[in-house]
Amino acid sequence: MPRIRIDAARLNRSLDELGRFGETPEGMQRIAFSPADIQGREYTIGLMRQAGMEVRIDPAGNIIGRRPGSEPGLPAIAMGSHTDTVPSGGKYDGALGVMGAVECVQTLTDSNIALRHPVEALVFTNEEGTSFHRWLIGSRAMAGLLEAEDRDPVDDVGVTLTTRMADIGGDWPRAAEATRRTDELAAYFELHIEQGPTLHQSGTPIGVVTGITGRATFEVEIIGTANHAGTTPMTHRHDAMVSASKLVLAINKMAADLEICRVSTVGSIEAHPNAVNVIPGTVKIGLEFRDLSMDALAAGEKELRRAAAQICQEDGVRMEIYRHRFTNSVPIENEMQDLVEAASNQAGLANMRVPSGAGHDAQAIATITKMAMLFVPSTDGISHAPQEYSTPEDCANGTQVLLELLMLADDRL
Ligand code: HGY
Ligand code: MN
Ligand code: MN
Repeated sequence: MPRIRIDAARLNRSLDELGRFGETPEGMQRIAFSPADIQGREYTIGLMRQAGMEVRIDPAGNIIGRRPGSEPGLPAIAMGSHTDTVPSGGKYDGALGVMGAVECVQTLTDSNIALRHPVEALVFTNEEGTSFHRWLIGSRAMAGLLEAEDRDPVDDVGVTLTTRMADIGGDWPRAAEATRRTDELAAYFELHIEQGPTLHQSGTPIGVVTGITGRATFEVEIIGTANHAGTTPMTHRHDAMVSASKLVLAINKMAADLEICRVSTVGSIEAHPNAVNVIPGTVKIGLEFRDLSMDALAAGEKELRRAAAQICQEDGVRMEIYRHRFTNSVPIENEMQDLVEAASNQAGLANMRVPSGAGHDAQAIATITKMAMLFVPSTDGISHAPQEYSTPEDCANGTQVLLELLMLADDRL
């Protein structure tokens, strides 16, 4: 196979252009189903068509660009990621995997090369789960992993998923039809920024991902007694904010001190009635913990419930714990890791094995086909923040390795 090279300038231009949709001084706000998300999806569909792909949107809103292969009847090799961002997020999380996939197909088309397998570029709906507090919605639908709670949740402003899906061309009541059979895909590859410090600190351009973390998400409602902030003696209070604060520290301690799981985070808090002269009657916190071991996540849930019960006892408050969802960790097959290493060597780029502390659509798609992931460095390891940055060279390196991986897989699978 003649060595073909991606167009680094074109790739980085498309990343910049996609990055304009939802860009604000406080970072990227391209939340799933938002007007900016819809603009970003339409921009991506335009690039897919320009690259010679047929494009369809499945009932779960996933965008599927497809370029035929030279050998009839072969399953497709797919590449992709997501274009939705977290609130005040960065320009590279998800975007690089999608723009990289489109650039690979564009390069094949420019070089007039038809691979044996059909090639697909995929954009998965609502990977981050910011909308509806349920992540990997599109990739879990494609993998047949939807659960009862996914049937038709309502978002924070009372709009149903059916309505939001219709806004992006999906048809949620027919979500089951988005499920793909295991014989439709030969493999799925996802290029992604590391979102951690390992590659940047070691100066290694390519990460061969060894596995993707498991994750448990919960919401806890702490119910105390609203009262007057000025007249209620300190000894007569059941202050939901104080009890919530104790629980926040206990959740941090689970990972930081007790090492029950790798990381634990309380990312959101809401006080009610949220007035400075009212002792909060209720406080809601959103939390998650992560580990490659599902047993560690189960141990985390046990510790969460123990700590909550103890604080309720001490403070005379109540707590309702809502278990949002457990996402399974996924080890990546050695054969697939070795393929990424070979592709990286083919591109003349140093590489190292690294686990993923972030979750990805790949962990859902791994249940229906072979999967591999490759990372490029995140400067200073920052992600899910406006400072998220990967250099144009790193983005081009990752895309070149993705193209080498695609061509190696086309030969070997
Ligand atoms: O949260 C994550 O791990 C991913 O960025 N959705
Ligand atoms: Mn993310
Ligand atoms: Mn991501």
